[in-house]
Amino acid sequence: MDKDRVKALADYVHNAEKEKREIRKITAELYPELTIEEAYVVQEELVRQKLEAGYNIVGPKMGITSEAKMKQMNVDNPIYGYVFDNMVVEEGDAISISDYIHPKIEPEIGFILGRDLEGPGVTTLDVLRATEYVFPAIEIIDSRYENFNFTLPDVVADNTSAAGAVFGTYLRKPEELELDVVGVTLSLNGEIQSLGAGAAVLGHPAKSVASLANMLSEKGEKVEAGKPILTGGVTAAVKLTAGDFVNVKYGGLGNVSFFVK
Ligand code: OOG
Ligand code: MG
Repeated sequence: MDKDRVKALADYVHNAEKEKREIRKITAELYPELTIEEAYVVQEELVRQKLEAGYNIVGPKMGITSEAKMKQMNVDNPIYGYVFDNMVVEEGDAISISDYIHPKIEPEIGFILGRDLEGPGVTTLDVLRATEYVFPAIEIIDSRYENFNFTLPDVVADNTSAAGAVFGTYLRKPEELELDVVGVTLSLNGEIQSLGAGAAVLGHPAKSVASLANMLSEKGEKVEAGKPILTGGVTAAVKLTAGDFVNVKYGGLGNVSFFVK
């Protein structure tokens, strides 16, 4: 793929994000042959544009790491993207629905590493040994594509639908919990909408961080210490509506809530 096309495709999704407007997926007509490798090149250009605009990366995110998400989105492989500083929402704050296109939320388990992890060959145990803290989180996703309809290359090019992150403040050491059997309930206005357990994420959320390290190693990059890492939705994503009060509870790992105006 030549440089002009990379830039044109990154502009295409970036403009939709800036203008909060739905677009047809890239593979619909613009460029049906987009491969995953090319999609990551488009994502890199999108990330470069955001950095150039003055935004900073807060941390990486994994996506499509649970069966529930694979089924809901009709795609079947873990992918990664980046959360930026302008996407962060403080716990207990309100977001405005008009700042998004068609936002959905996902309950996630977050990690912060105490030292960098470099693949290939990083294991779940390596991740747990390198983890400083785990914490509860909610990701706000907002695919720029119509009806959240995309193929895996489309969603990679769109920075894996990243639009918001609410990082909970209940920090725990990984050895204090059995993260795979931590239960999670997601409620809107007091009614449970979805539920699951940490094991929904690739068998153990730490395995998602290992996969991230191993995928990044193909580009000569590593997972850096000190940055919050989202490991992927434990359950299918749930649509937000103005007026919602969102609360996600995690067994032994606190809860996270925010409002939607
Ligand atoms: C893609 C992003 C998926 C997750 O946690 O699985 C994701 C999407 O579903 O729009 O962030
Ligand atoms: Mg997610």
